[in-house]
Amino acid sequence: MNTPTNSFKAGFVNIIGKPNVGKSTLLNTLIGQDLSVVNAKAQTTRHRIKAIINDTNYQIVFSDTPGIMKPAYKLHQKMLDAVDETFTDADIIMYVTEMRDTRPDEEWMEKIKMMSVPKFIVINKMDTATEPELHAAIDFWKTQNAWNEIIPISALHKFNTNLIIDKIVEYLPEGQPYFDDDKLTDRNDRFFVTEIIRERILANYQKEIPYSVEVGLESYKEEKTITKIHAVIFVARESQKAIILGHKGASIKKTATEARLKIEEFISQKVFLEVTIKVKPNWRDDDMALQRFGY
Ligand SMILES: Nc1nc2c(ncn2[C@@H]2O[C@H](COP(=O)(O)OP(=O)(O)OP(=O)(O)O)[C@@H](O)[C@H]2O)c(=O)[nH]1
Ligand SMILES: [Mg+2]
Repeated sequence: MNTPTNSFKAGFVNIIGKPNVGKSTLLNTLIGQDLSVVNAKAQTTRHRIKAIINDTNYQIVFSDTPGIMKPAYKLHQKMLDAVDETFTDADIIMYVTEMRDTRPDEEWMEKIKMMSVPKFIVINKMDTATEPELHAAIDFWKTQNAWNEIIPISALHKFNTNLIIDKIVEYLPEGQPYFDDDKLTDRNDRFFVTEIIRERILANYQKEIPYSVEVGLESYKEEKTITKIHAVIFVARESQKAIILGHKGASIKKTATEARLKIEEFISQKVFLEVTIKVKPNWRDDDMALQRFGY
């Protein structure tokens, strides 16, 4: 454990924003590890994921969250519930936007306005903008809410991201650490194993496939020299199963092999990965299924 002094600071910094603005990229940059799945497709993050930074003088508990959107399925509503939850325990709200986003969601802007905690707005992807565009973006966001800090960054190029840490520490309340200092995240290896498989599906398949897929674990056995994992890829329709399989099973073989290598790297052990594909019709609107999938 940390040996906190009187002036030790600790708190929750909750990262929210629209899909695809770079919330997960920012989280990974801030903690210095690829923990949260990043992809060019929107709605990549589906769960709240906490990630912890420890210093001798402070502990910051970041939360990555799903992107704020209009819900089309019960799945989306659960994802939004995870965002809402972060309003209840935030010590600092960090709203992430990107350079070309000038259409804030009024409902969420209003919710943020109601919060009494410090609010940062982080304008990401500044590498994609010119100097005048950047100034225009800052001027625009100044009119949108009562931000304590407006911080332009590039999460991808790690530009200005250290400034975020400095500013957080400035505003963080004094208090005891929430987690042991050897803990990086609140999620376990099994969760990240399913995320690694989902990440490979996001990378390898197009159109509706990544949005129709959920990954579960049938079994997870840690043996002396190998971890044996049986994962299940759930799809919403029979036709999607054929796409996941690919010609003579080539697509699933590629995805499973790539996932296995990444899992081996993540858990630092040899892995035997078996993957089954199951059709679970309508799972995105099925309360029972969603609950089983951890929503
Ligand atoms: N050019 C540029 N691209 C970035 C930057 N940060 C993130 N991206 C890209 O933006 C895309 C989305 O990034 P994510 O981190 O997955 O975005 P997110 O906000 O977590 O998205 P959801 O989980 O879908 O809500 C990816 O292709 C990233 O590589 C940046 O600073 N500059
Ligand atoms: Mg994300």
